[in-house]
Amino acid sequence: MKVFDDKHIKNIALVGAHKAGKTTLAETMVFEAGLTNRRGSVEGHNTVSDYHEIEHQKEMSIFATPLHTEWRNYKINIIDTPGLDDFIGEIAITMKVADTVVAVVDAHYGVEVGTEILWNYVDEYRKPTLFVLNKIDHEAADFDLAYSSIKASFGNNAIAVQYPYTHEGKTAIIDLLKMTMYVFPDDGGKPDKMAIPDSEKEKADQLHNELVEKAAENDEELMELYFDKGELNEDEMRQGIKIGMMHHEIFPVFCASAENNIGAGRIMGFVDNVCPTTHEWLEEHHEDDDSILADPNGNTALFVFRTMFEPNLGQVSFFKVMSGEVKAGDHLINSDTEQEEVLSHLFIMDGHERHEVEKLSSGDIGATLKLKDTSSNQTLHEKGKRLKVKPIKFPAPRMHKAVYANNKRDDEKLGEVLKKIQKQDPTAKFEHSTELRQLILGCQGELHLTAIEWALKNDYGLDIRFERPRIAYRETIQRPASTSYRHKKQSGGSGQFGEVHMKIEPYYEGMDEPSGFSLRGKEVIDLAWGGKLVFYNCIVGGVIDQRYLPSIIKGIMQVMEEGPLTGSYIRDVRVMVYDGKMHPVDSNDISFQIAGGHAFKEAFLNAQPKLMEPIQDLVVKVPEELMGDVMTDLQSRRSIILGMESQGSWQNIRARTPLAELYRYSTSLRSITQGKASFKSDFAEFSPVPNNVQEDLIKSAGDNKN
Ligand SMILES: Nc1nc2c(ncn2[C@@H]2O[C@H](COP(=O)(O)OP(=O)(O)O)[C@@H](O)[C@H]2O)c(=O)[nH]1
Ligand SMILES: [Mg+2]
Repeated sequence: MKVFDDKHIKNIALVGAHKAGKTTLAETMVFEAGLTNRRGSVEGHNTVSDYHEIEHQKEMSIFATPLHTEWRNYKINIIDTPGLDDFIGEIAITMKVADTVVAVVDAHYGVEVGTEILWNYVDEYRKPTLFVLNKIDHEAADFDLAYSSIKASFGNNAIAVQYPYTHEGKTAIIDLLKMTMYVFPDDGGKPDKMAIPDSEKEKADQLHNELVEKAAENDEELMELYFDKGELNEDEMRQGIKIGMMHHEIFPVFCASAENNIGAGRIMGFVDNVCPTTHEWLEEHHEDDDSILADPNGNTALFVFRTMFEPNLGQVSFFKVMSGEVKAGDHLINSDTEQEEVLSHLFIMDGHERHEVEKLSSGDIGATLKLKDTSSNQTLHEKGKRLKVKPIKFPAPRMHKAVYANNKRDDEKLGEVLKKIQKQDPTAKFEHSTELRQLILGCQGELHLTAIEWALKNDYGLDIRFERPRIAYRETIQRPASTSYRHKKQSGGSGQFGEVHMKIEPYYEGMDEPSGFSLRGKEVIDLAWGGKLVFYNCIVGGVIDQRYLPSIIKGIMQVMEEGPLTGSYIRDVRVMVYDGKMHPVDSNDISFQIAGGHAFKEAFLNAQPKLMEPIQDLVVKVPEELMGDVMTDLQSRRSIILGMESQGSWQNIRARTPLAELYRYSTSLRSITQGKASFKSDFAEFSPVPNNVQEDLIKSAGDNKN
């Protein structure tokens, strides 16, 4: 394997909407460079990038796959990512380690919602970014429309470096940096360079001038040169574009037909000559606290961006050398656990192909096997030289499922495997919910769930099923009620006796203290599940001894933990205990727990009890023309529409929707909008459920008990 120094390594991330052609472009880049002699296709299940069985089955990328190509004297590490936001974790980690983001846009559709979501990460990491308008061969491709959709979504810093043209029936690209026309043979590959035809001169000149101006804009020296000469030469333009890209002032737009091997070579040439290396990029931006200067002579630091279980290899850890260099056999320290890890073997991975190497230098991407205890998103550093790359913040789960092992005896293994998966994939979260009495898996969407299910079944041999998770309801009351309860037991030996009189009321923040009672004491209990229990001691004349008050509270709390309606937690009640009785011999702690609990339960049932359900704040981003369909669907889900804001050709619909109505929402939104919309959902508040829903829930809770 050829060795490249840090100045000749470029890392690019291929990102963009599902089916834009990222995997095909990666394949074409590897083929163009002569590293493979056949060009695979996604449908042929033989691309370098989509090599997992599940990717073949679904004919789409599910994992971020590193591979490499070589162009001229440079090594280009390519990480091909999945397009669906189900796999946003894979996309975010890739953007973090890339030096340039290559956003692939389908020239037929223009900017799709997938591209929009990625932009948040482009913005966050400030990575230089270029666009590739792919599928220019497609009969419905429309460069002007797609180009203007890029400008509409990402602003005028997006600027064409090329546009497509048909020259004597052949696909051609007019290059505005080189002011040359490339005419491609029918099977693609190396183009003929030709002069720009007269008929295109005016358009090409105009776009060229826009590009020159843009290139000059970000550097004073270039600006002066441009004013003096009225022009910049190719080198000066490259320099200007590079500076612009580093500051997010320029997003160059290229054209390609990945399928027909058109345009990939020119893009790779641009990556070589213009896009920054890790070294240049970090020097430029080292003021932010996650930057470790990519100094090849500095202390070694590796950022493990993903770990993955591969059936014949075990755990594979992919990393980027952020600084220094790493040699096979190095001992490094995990900056989170402070455990030592041995990197016995180092590899460059091209999909499933491994090439063993002796060392990797700063800026390069590689892999190692069998790390003891290092997860995705962690840093390994040289002993005694602690360095830590700021970890990626992953989005919270958007979908939840209860997981069950079909075989009881697999329960323990299931728990262990889920822990392992969570370490590999930080966008999957597992939790044993004592409230719901279920093992809950949080993930990003239906396809993410399918990928996890696949791993559980095929990689770990577990027979499992998913079920709808229970909903965490709350119970509360709507009006005051009073009761008394006497607990009395006399069966031989010592008996039990306790009598409690209480009034309960709905509690809300800022309400007046209770009137009509003599208030002797007040205890405010912040409930672990939200809301409060406020307890007032209003006992007059010592009819109940002080020491029994904690017993009464304990009895009330037991009921609060398993409400009488559906067994859900109770919240927001205040209790005034104002009378009762003791027995000199038989009264004790347990008697008052029982009396307090019973009295509370009885009062609760008389106080117009109400079930509360979790309500989510929902933001759905949809193309304007689909807004009506999405709204109709939201209304059928008991939603309250709070408002709409337009953003380019998108609408953001804000709504409040009960969690119970959002089960499988990502799937149905996808089918209503053919994948063109996205949504975010966060817990907002608990709110009363409608009466008919409450009746059904109480009934089914009763059925479950019997
Ligand atoms: N016509 C045409 N189809 C393409 C082109 N590039 C990719 N495709 C097809 O588009 C589909 C999706 O491609 P793929 O590379 O899997 O897209 P990804 O989801 O972005 O990785 C496949 O059927 C490809 O064969 C292209 O340049 N032109
Ligand atoms: Mg793909």
